[in-house]
Amino acid sequence: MSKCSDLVRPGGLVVFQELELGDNSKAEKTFARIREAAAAKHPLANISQAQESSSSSSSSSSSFLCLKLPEAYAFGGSPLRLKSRVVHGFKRGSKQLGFPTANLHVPTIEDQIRSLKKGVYFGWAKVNFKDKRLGESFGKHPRKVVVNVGERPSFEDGTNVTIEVHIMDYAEAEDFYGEEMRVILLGFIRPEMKFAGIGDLVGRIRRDIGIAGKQLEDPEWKSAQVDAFVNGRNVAYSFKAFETNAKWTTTKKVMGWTLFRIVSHRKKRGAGGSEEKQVELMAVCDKQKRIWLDKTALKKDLNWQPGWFDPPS
Ligand code: ADP
Ligand code: RBF
Ligand code: MG
Repeated sequence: MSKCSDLVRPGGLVVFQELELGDNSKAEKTFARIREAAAAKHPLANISQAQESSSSSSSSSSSFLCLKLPEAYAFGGSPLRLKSRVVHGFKRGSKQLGFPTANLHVPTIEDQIRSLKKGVYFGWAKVNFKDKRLGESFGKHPRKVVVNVGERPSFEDGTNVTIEVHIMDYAEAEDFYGEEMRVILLGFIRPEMKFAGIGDLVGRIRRDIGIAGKQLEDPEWKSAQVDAFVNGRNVAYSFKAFETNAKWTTTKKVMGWTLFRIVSHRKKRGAGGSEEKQVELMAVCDKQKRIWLDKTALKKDLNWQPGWFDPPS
């Protein structure tokens, strides 16, 4: 079924034919297996059985099973909204594949994605970033995205789940590591697959982008670009993240701890004579462990993430 969905456009029909040579229960068994496999491969998609019929001639008879692939690949439930800073990945997306992917920080959103099926999704995303070439306009508008959630089985780089967001129509762009990205996932395109070579994967990603682009032009999905969450204030830059008592987590231990709170503020002259705004962070489990950090440095340091979450073990 995953092979079929690779070949057939959304809404297309896949016809299975079973020749019956005397034993007419064989076709039924085969079709039951196909239906089961289709449902297992596409749990989020609404695959319907369009038609099942038999035809017979004097010498042999055959049955047909006709499965209709979903038109819109909608989520079973409501769309998924994710918010995370952009972290570093394997540096393969842009260089090897030609499709850069902004990797989300998985521990921050682990609870939300735990039961998400591995595969390719489409949606909208916004990143608070001013591209030198595109200026303000880049970060001001939500962008069409395709998102891969999975273990990248085509590469031998471990089995940790990554969430990679490719912004469509944004080529030769500048990097925006450390910025906060807000994503709304609207629908599912296909399960993640193991490709024999980079050429096959790249070809399939092109098709994913084609499908996503078409779906996002559909009024049903286009309207989600004004989603309040996607267009909301970026927490990493909001006052809230720097207020007294604001929670911060480190991905690697700092003074032996990962969960911190902001406890005080001060202004200090930096090395170049400019004034630095600093915040004091305290380990929540050991009040003696405190550290002063420059606010700008804190924003940029990917080891520090606003909010509390379970850090990777
Ligand atoms: P990594 O493995 O570190 O994620 P990639 O080769 O996948 O590296 O490149 C991703 C980075 O490229 C993103 O984090 C972002 O800073 C930048 N980038 C530039 N253009 C895009 C785009 N169209 N979509 C996603 N990221 C982009
Ligand atoms: N990797 C896979 O191994 N199998 C896939 O089916 C797959 N699909 C992807 C679809 C899209 C739209 C994107 C952007 C990436 C996909 N990847 C897939 C992930 C790809 O391997 C990854 O971005 C690079 O290896 C960089 O980490
Ligand atoms: Mg990437």
